[in-house]
Amino acid sequence: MNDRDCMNFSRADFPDNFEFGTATSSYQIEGHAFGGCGQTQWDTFAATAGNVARGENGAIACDHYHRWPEDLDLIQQAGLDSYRFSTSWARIIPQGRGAVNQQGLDFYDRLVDGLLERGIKPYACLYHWELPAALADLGGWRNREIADWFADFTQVTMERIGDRLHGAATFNEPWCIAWLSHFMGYHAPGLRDIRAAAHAMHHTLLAHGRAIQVMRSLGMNNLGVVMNFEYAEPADGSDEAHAAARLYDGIYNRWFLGGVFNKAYPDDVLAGLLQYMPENFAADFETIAEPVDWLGINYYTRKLVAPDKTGLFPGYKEVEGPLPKTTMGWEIYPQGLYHFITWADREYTKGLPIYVTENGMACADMVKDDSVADADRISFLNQHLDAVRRAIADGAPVHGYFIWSLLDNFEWTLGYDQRFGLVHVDFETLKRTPKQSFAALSQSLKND
Ligand code: IFM
Repeated sequence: MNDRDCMNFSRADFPDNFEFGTATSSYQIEGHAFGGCGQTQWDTFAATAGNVARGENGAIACDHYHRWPEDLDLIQQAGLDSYRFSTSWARIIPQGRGAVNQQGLDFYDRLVDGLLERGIKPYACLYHWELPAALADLGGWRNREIADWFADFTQVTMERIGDRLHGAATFNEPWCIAWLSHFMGYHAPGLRDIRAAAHAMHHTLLAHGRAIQVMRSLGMNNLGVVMNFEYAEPADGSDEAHAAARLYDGIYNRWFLGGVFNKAYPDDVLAGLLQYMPENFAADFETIAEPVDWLGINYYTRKLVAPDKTGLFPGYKEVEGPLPKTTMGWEIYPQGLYHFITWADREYTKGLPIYVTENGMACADMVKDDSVADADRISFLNQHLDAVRRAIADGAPVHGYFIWSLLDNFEWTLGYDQRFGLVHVDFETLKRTPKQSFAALSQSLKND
């Protein structure tokens, strides 16, 4: 046996009460055609030719809306302790504001009870990207009022399920919500506009702070936010490449942490964005920095960064790296996970619990004889769990590790052929087939 056949750890290698979990998100698995759900920005983005591979969308996805008991049974069979799901704003409030869809609340209510009945700790994330289309019409994350709309959505949702959650997060990956979607145009709403991006980068954090206030007022605790980080390395030894990588790190990794934990945005990024920021933005830092109980880190890869010659901010470009890659084209670089855990602890969170809230890989998985051989995924998970263990040994307070993802699912602009699941999903029949990584994991989690 080597680290491609089985997991190379047992529970005893991690601190007491360390949680092993898995994560999903609503639009990627539930099926937004069901249950009185309102239209989302991802429905309209996907309906626009050229945005999503093969014109796929989340209308049915994994049909988790109907098959959730089977899916929760799988989490239990894997021996996992915790499950991180997200709540769809448009499922709960179809127009984003106003009338509540009771079927939507009932769905999440059943899901939370279903987890508790199976002995699995529920972690909810309020927002994982499927903004109600009616709010996108009003400017979405560019509109400052979204902080109030989001606070209201938080109130409605958490009044119903907040009493039984083990933990809750406001956002999944503010960088994606703001920069990837409003500057790079790669995700809904598909904008490529620096002012839109600067506004979205700020309003997302303002909404985060407001939602934390609402959840505290409901008596909830164990509240956090989930951020994604990418390790930026200069593509060569030049000063220009170093500066480019530093700015990439600023936009991707330091901006959101700076707002939440230091009441400030990084100067190098502000140098480019200040003129596009909402008026008087600094007055919002008291709200943005509302204390949280933990930080979630989503980590997948590193990027090599080089200067570009456009003369426009931010003036960098990504360069293909030499390391082995996942089918996403992402280099496998576990050292980056060690870096982000220890760096975030040292510079920003200073002893607060850290969870790795997403980590995993897409592979070209195929079912053969009712089995899926995914040795690459087993090896990937082993390497990254080694990095987590090293960070813990060096004093970092890591409390849990969530694998992305439970099921193969809708991978946004790339549609359904990027398979991240511990469980294979046949998107014709919706049959679930646990992969060999699932078996390896459950075997390992049984060992004390
Ligand atoms: O599928 C996504 C998820 O929605 C957010 N984090 C990264 C995953 C893989 O790309």
